[in-house]
Amino acid sequence: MDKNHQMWSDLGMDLETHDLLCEALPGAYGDVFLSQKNRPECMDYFEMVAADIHGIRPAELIEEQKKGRKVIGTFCVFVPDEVILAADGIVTGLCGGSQFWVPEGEKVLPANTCPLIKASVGARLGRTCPYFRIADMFVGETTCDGKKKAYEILGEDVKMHIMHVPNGQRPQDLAAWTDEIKIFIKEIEEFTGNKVTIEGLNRSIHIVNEKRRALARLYEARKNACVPISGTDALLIMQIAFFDDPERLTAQVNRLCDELEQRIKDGNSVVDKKAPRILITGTPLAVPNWKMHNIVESSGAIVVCEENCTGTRYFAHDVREENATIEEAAEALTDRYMGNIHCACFSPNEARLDDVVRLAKEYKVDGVINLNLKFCNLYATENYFVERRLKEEGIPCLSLETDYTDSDAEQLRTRVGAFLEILGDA
Ligand code: BJ8
Repeated sequence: MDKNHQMWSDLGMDLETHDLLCEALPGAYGDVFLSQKNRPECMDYFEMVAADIHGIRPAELIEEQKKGRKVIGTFCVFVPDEVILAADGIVTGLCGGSQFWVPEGEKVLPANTCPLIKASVGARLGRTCPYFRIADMFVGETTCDGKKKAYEILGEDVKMHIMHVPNGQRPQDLAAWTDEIKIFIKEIEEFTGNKVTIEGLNRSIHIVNEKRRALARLYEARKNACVPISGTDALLIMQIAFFDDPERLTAQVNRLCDELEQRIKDGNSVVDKKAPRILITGTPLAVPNWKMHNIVESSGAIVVCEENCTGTRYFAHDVREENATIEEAAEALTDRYMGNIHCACFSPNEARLDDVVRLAKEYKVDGVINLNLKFCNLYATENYFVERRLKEEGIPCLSLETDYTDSDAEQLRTRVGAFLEILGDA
């Protein structure tokens, strides 16, 4: 039995699934990434992580658990990684981005639930994803109704802590979130057996800020007229950022950015300068959901920015460093998380519309694809405002809804092709 088989078997997981995934994933990955031309050399690290996504990182997590560290799984960018790191815990993102897990999720959830939720529940209950088995505790959050109820089901199978996210950003909402963070600190201290000191919290705030700065640097490079990296590669990096070691990830992203900045100086673009520049806004694109980026980029356009939680919302704005007390640090975390993540769970959510327009201008895009997962009512309803605002601003917009299956790929390709033609004629 090889190392990966042994690990899966120790986790009580199905070896047939392991072999199925090992067959399917490299094929899917290869089709999307390895056919790309002129890929930056420093994608080698991210390529290695993606190619053995079910082996290398899970094995590292298990090694750390043997030393007594706890692995905490999260589903939303509102949950502050800084608190977990300050208690010497390890964070791993858990959002499911593959159809592979959906049927198992549908055994316990209504079929008209968004695929991200179905895949996440299916991955845990079906015992088919090592990250979902390794995590000692899950942290959920009260953002959308589907997630709230799904966490109750997951909570019967794994230890779960829920953070109650307010529906707005009024002063009383911010105060409520600061309280949630303080409750979370206590919970994490108890679970890990490690005290969260102000020194530790300031240190972890700095580590996560460094990661944010590296990712912001990557996005900065994508603003250039000479585009040094494909949107699909940038998306893969963002997806890996959710479960990799933060300091190693930062170093690898900065290494890549050195290369990208040199490419810009050399005028070395991955696409023709005339390729339409696209911003994608909407629901998150959890790994391995590369569907829309692949369609857009294999149709001759380039994705230069994502206004979503696997894009700018993940890294925009730092947390204030060098706080004097835990109370002050909790407020600094609140300001960054509540003040800057403009999720459709907020009402009203005018700031997201401002972000989309600002980013469209900063990245000099020719058009916006407003992309939502099927059965996500929050984002689907917010489409009304997104479309209206973009129209007012004179920015072309195409709204699309999809899931994790490939059944609509050709239809989407046709619609994207027609949109790109309109952009080309403009
Ligand atoms: S902060 S976007 S990561 S909640 S797509 S599960 S909303 S039905 S993922 Fe999200 Fe946090 Fe908001 Fe970001 Fe529900 Fe919609 Fe599904 Fe969604």
